[in-house]
Amino acid sequence: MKDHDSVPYSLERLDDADAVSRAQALRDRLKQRRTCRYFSGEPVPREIIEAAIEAAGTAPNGANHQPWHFAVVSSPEKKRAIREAAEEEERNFYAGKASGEWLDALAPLGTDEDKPFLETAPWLIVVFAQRKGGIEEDGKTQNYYVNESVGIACGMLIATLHEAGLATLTHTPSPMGFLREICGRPEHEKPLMVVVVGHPAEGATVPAHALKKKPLEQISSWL
Ligand code: IYR
Repeated sequence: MKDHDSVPYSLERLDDADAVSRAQALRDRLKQRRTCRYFSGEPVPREIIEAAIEAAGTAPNGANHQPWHFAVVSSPEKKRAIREAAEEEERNFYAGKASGEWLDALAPLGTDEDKPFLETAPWLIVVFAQRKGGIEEDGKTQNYYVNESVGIACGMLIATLHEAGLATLTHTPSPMGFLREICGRPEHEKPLMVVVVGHPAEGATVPAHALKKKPLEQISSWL
């Protein structure tokens, strides 16, 4: 390895049996996660959102530039503005912009242009990918593997929120340029998704379609 400043690294060593059961236990917890589309307005402590964003901020990423920004929205005015703009885009999407094939693929999920959860849920985390900026966020330095980095960060964000017993929805209005304006973010940041966070509404359901997960044999090959 080239000469560079470094610090020691070590992990608590688990015995194999313990390691296997910890991996399986986390798998079983993550298996309980569902994408929820019905939220209650019940408040959620800000500290949970802070911890989840800090967890996301540890994600592996290109050159440690940490090319993400999380705009956390809780004000009713901002939530309403996001809902109104998202519903307008979604109306176009469902009324013809999306291909027939795409709409057919969405049919088993039962989604439509109404997005009341953008106002009901206590928190919206709008995730931005920084195409430029580097670690100093100078707005100029090239960033690398931006989508990969921010995608992994979103996974860690959602996993942490799930661990806190909260429901989430990764919402991707299309196009979503309006999020940049509403959240006051610069041009070189690309809105990637809105993570809707809260408690599920009483009587909330999830589409049965979403429970069909591909088995290990299908999603993996062992060479
Ligand atoms: N953005 C739309 C459509 C949508 C697209 C996919 I792919 C989904 O998995 C779910 C929804 C909407 O939010 O309704």
